[in-house]
Amino acid sequence: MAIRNILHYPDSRLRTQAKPVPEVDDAIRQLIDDMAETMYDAPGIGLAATQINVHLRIVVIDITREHNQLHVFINPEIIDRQGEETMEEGCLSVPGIYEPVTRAEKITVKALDKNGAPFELEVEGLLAVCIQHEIDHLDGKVFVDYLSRLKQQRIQKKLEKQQRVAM
Ligand code: GNR
Ligand code: NI
Repeated sequence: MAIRNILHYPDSRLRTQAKPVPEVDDAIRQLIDDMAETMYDAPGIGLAATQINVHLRIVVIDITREHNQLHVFINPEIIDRQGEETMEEGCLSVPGIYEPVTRAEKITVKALDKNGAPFELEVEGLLAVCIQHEIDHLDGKVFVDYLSRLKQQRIQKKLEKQQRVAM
């Protein structure tokens, strides 16, 4: 297992469209282990492969405080959406920024598990928000894209400044 480096907004690599995983093999399971370790270390409640510069459709999520309920979604697709909900979101690729985003309240997601078996899950609340946030990453989207141009400019300036200080 290894902790991977997380890309930070406005890195253009976060704009990459991830490709479907053709086959769930040991190399993919190794990558999933690294993603989980990177997410827990950060710490965050979710991570998309895009954020570690791997452009494959893989998401890991664990919203528990105890870090004992890892969800793995390979080639995830939202097949049903219901209602609307606004929640304050953060992102490991946009450190220190928290802003409200409106998304579907309840979703049904279809994906493959780490053995390559298909499953469907109906979820709401934080898990539903997180799945939508992570699938956006796989499509090259970041939550700040939903904010006003003015907010996006302020966030970009703040992060560029943080990155200069960190160098
Ligand atoms: O750790 C995270 N917290 C979070 C809080 C509210 C809505 C979404 C998230 S996901 C985020 C981790 C991350 O950046 N995943 O891409
Ligand atoms: Ni994120």
